[in-house]
Amino acid sequence: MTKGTTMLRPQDTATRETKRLDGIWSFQLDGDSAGRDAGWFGGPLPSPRDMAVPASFNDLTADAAVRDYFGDIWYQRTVRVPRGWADQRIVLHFESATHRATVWVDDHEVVSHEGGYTPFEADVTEFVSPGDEVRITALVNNTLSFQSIPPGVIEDTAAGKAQRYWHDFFNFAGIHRSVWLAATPQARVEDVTVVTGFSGDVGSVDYTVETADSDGLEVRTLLRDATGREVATGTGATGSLSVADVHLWAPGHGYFYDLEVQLVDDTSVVLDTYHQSVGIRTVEVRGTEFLINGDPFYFKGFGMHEDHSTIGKAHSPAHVVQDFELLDWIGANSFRTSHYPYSEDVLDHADRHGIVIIDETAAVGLNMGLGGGIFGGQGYTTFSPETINESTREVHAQAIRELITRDKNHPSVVLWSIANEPESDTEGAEDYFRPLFDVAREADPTRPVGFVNVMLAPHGACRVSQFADVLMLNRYYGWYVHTGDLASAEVAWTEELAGWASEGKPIVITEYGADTLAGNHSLTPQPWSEEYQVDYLDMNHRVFDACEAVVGEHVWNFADFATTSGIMRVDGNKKGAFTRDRKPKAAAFALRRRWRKDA
Ligand code: BDP
Repeated sequence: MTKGTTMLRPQDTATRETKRLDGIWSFQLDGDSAGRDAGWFGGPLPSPRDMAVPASFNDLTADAAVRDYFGDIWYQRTVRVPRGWADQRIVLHFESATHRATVWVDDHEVVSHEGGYTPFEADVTEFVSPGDEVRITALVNNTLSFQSIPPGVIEDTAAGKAQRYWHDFFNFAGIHRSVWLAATPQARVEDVTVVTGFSGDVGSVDYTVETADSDGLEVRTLLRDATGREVATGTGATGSLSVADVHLWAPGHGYFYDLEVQLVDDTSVVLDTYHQSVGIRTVEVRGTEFLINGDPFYFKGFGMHEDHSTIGKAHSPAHVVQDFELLDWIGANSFRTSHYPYSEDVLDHADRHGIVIIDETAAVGLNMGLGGGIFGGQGYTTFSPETINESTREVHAQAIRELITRDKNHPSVVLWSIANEPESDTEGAEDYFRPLFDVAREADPTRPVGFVNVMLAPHGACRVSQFADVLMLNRYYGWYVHTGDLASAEVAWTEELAGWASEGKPIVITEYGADTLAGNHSLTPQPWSEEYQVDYLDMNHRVFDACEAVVGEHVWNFADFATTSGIMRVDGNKKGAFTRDRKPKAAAFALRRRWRKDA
């Protein structure tokens, strides 16, 4: 029952209205998975507690069993449908539910969705009456398996079942983003796709519009500049608008046009209208260069996480504003949505501020050579009929399609990352990934596609990089290898990088970093000290600056973040330039000096 991939984000326009359902919901864990058969959706949950939406549920109670829980999780609330919504099409929209959900409206099952970081919705018109209350129940499930993205496994231990996974961040779950009721006209705009370009000072906006219940109706488009002045108009479901004296969207400069898409009848009455922000820009890979608007672009920034104390992976506007202020302060021009699609509000924010994004799926941990960080075999074969297999690949393909469908119109997004650090040095990996690159290119022929390569598959051993337009490398010379010995690290790293540079593709260093305990100081270069983190970054920068093909550096990580517990992690991963509560380490000032020539 998963919805198709076209879906417009709910919006208030002259013909559309929304109601946000955030707040306190009823909540109940269901470790025996008894609720579905017992019909918990049919009335109030049997013994609920309060839970915030949006939030990860994990850190909001004082109960260790809740924090580490995996299985079925019930959320419920009632809502009164706005009385003015008669004759409208009414949709229930979740921006995300981690990692999957089934939803009921009163007693009616309306939608199921797999994947924790992309939206889904259901047309609930026939189940609701404007002015009346309805009960909304979501059965969320956060279990990871070999067929989920990201993968995991449930193991039997002496103490019962335990969830294991191979990514280095805590498996926060719940309803992390807003839930909406939204009304649209029956005759409506269903999807909008824009592709932009320019030649000289004339810009172009090619658009494709999908509509529904629109027999006899016409699509009209109006493009306005940032002052509201109309600069071009079009008719028909596809078209190309030409923009004189174009004002480009560019890194550091988030300029927008507003594309209003209207559905009109033969007397010019507007039956539906939707607004799409458009940043006119181009992206191109040429030789070892990454070009935005024809100019070579150098990525400066971070791999990040949606991660905060209390709320876990929930979206919070205050935290987004703060993080972007810090990106600006430090001189970053870009980041990667490591290791999953971030909230759509984050992308909107990036569009507005001219921050460039490498947009990543949640395919992280497809590598049994890694364990929560870089060490430790896992006792499984990565790609096999029993582990990551064809069904996983289908789920992965759908995750790629949903990411691209959701984010295709964001000018900030310049590169798709279809996986982070998968096994990539085996035939199984090559077979698994080849078709996934095709899926991405079919969904978006306009942007380059890549994946993030792990240290275990160095140059010469990796069999997946051949499919990528851009080489994205995570390397920890001087941390996981040559620990504390930056001189040897520099030699080894320079040598490996020279190999990659011979491929003739642009290289973005998508991760390099050293765990650093804020406040830990050392006169001599000691790992975990603030001084070592600075020296480590300096060494890396010497290596990058000497290699022409390197077109970007993303430090791992922007801020310290929560992980599973283990001997490699002290209260989480400490590779942040900032602490988890966003206080700068010495490295933050060092990066600022490198990245901000004006500072
Ligand atoms: C890489 C992963 C990242 C980890 C990082 C680390 O891509 O998720 O957090 O290393 O070990 O393996 O800090």
